[in-house]
Amino acid sequence: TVFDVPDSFLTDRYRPISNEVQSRVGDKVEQRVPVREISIPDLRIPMSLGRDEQFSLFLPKHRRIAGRLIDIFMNMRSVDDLQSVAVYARDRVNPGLDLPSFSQTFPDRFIDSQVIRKMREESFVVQPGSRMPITIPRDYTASDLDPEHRLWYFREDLGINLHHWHWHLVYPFEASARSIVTKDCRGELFYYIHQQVIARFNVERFSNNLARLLPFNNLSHPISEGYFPKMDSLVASRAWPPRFESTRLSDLNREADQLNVEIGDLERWRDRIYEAIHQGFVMDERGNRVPLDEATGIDTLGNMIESSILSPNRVLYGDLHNNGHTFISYAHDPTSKHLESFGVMGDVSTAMRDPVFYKWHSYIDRIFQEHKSRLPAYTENQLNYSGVSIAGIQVDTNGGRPNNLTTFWQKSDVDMSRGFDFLPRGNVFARFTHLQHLPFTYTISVNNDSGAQRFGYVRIFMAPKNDERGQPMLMRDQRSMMIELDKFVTSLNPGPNTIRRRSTESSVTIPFERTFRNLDANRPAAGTAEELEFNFCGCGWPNHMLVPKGLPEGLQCVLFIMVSNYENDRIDQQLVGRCSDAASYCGVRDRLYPDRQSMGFPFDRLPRSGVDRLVNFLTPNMSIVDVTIRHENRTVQRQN
Ligand code: CUO
Repeated sequence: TVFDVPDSFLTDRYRPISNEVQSRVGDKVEQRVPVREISIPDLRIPMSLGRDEQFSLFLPKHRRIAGRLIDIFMNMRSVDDLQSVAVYARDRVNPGLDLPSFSQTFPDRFIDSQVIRKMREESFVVQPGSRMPITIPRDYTASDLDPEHRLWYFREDLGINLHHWHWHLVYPFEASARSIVTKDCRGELFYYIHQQVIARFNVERFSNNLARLLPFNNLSHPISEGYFPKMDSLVASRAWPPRFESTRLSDLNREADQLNVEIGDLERWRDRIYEAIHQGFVMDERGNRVPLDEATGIDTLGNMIESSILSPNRVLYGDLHNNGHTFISYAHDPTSKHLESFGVMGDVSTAMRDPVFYKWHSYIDRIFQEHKSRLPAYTENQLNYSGVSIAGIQVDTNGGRPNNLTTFWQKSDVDMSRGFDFLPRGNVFARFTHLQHLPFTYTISVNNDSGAQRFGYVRIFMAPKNDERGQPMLMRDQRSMMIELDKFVTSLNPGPNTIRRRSTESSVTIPFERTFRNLDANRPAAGTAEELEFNFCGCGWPNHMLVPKGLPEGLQCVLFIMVSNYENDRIDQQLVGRCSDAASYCGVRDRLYPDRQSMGFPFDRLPRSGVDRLVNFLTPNMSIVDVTIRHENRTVQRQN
């Protein structure tokens, strides 16, 4: 496809050679798209970031630039005008600017630079049909001398990083049109998806004989973990900077990035946030008290700690979490003395690769938990569903032993061609190794003694049974490691009911194909409604990471199922459009979060007094079963 661009749209550099280029590509073109000449709006702000500089959403200056470009695009009167300005901007504006259509296509944020070089070679030398997939080595960023490296398959998983990127794409924290940010429960969802990441990461640590995370809670302590990404940014033609072990944070003073923040600022914001939590209210910009109550407290705190433009008071409570990313990502060059750009923590598409991501978010979660622990515990009455009881639960893989789950390694091929300007064109596949599990089915026996048809919300969680010392976990620890596996509505006839649900139907995950369609060649055109839907559809935990890895000898877990009263939980709304199937972590596009209970319910608060073990927590509409996750160290090739 070639865009027939008006002469005035060409950059000064290309104008003199435009005829020559035209004649060179002319006969190979299959489709010509005429571009209307319009008077181009003022792009000075978006163009103030150089084309080859690294773009980061965590930098306020870059956020303003992106916000301005989004405004310009949103304010175009017609699709034709939007196309014109997009074509004009394409050769002038930094390509990393966080507009989905551009950023979708950067595999360099996900894979090793050596692999990219090999892919380029393959695409030059070999004809499309007979190209070999280039194997991304199994674990290339470090050796087993580093214990944290045991978790490479989680931190560097393509699907997990794509999910995280998409989540932040769907829930931006800043845009000058407030309506783009104002989404139902976005603050609470920010808290919840990251809480779940930390819970999942901790279960993976148990799956590798590592103790749970220690939060990065003392900003003047060195960061013990180092990280060497081994990736090149194609935009900046630079390697992503590493961070050495035991690097300390320093005050940031980087003039070119308009960054001048002190560690003391972070500490002041943190202290004020704690103070607000302990007082039970925050002070908004006009001096009014906004209560941190059961209904909206967590949502307010989410927006305030992240922070987003929905924060009640960004002057007082600052921008703690985002700045944490920035401080860590510049720890190697805080004053720009070495002219180095930010590390992987500075970008949402790469941040989860770095071990320190989990320590930082574990700290952020600790602040949220301070609030949660001050809310009244759920009473038995609030938890129970009178007349409804669970008689039994079982999980089965096809042909395996009941209540045993199995994980293994899988090799899959993903087409990466869209992200590269390789010539000649055609598919180039990367072959990578990821965790996988045998699909399984839940069978739940539920009695409905109410004498009438009822509706239940089935909530499924899993957590390790024992702590690091092999002792049964206390409820207050275990609840923070409960990972959500599924949530769905079911109808209950009077009498006994048998509910069957497949792991592939999970409300947490999206199928493998959809995770990797993000890197696909057949994306809808930029700026279209289909593209917005496509972006949303890319959000969702990758199904291949639904089940933690487990141990060769078996990781003992407890599976928890609750059937709550749907009358208390339901949100009445029409679900239209596609991709409302990963709502647990991603919500539903342009709709309310489809659950009236708090996210993580019933484990988001401390248990009622006297309950120190999960088994004492159970009301008749809940049940648990022991499940063993066994890891088989074998690798199978996925058949596409
Ligand atoms: Cu998702 Cu810190 O919010 O990376």
